[in-house]
Amino acid sequence: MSNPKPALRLDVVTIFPEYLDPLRHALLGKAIEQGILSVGVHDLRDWATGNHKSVDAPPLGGGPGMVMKPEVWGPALDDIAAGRTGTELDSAAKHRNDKLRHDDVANVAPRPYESPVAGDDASKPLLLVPTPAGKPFTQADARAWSREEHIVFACGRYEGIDQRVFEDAKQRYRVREVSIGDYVLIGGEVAVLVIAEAVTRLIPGVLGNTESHEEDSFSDGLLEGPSYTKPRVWRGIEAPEVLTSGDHKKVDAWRREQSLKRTRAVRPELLEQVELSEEDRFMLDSREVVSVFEVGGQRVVAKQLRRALKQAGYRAETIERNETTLTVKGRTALSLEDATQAVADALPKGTQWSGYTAG
Ligand code: JEE
Repeated sequence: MSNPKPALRLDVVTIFPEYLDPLRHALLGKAIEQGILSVGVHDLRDWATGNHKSVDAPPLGGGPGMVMKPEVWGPALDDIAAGRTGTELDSAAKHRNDKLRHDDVANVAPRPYESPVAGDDASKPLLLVPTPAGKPFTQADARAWSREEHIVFACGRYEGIDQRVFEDAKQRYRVREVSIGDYVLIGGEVAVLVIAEAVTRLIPGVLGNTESHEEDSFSDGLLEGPSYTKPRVWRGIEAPEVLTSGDHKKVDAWRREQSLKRTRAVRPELLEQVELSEEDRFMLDSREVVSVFEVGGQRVVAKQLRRALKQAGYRAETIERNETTLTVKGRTALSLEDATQAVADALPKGTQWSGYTAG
């Protein structure tokens, strides 16, 4: 009945706290209202000392730009590890939250215990440091981190943060330097928004539907194919007919095909990491073909022909017979020559034939 602690606590340290305002909106705002998530944003300058409250200094050894000072970051990360909460991010829809006592918000399912990595005390909070030199952030990270209790983000600016900050922070945190992609930003704030969104949407109860993320791109290692909604025809463009056929098996097969083909076209390296069924392989390797045969007056039983062709790796979708011409339309991975031979071999013994297959 009660949910005394939010499921996930996020703290963000930055010199641009307003940059993190989007955490209040839409999905995350709702999670905050529901007590599933709580967010604190901290102005690094609160820990800067001296008249100029400076947070940066020139790089040791020379070179361009500035580096963020360890004497500012150290105390900031100490205080946050010790539980300083800073400026809470209330959801934009505050009135709804007001109706709930802090210790009386909605149920949150307990999350399974994860065994700690050697040398990495799982009771320490996770310190995530966005940096262009970090390990690539992946959906697997998002899944793992959605089970955390406390994540602290350190947003750098300039050329980044003095490395000793992270060496020292290991005493109080599990430290992970991460990159959201191979391009260069001007600071870590946008990376925090990206990671926070990817992580929090996986917390049970943040999305309305807890199953919808099971079928996401990446959950089966393939990209999703295209989506359509009503109307059936829009600006003269028809949605694929199979989607309105009502034949769920056909719809699923079509979606799988689209998924496989899109993945091959735009992310071929992903296909290497996925176990493909025989059906998947056929879908990727085969193409539509038509075989046209002159078979004289020879009787041809479509059912037998189809079975023999299937054995040979040629799936006949339609078999038409009129007068002397036999037309087979279907899919195969065979060469056109081999497809023609497959049809010839599938004809009754002794059939006189001439024919060809076109792709
Ligand atoms: C955090 C400062 C700016 C610019 C040096 C030398 C790097 C830092 N995927 C991602 N791209 N960028 C970031 C990111 C950028 C940041 C900070 C994250 C803090 N900056 C910055 C230039 C440099 N360059 C040549 O190689 C490229 C360092 C990020 C993430 N996550």
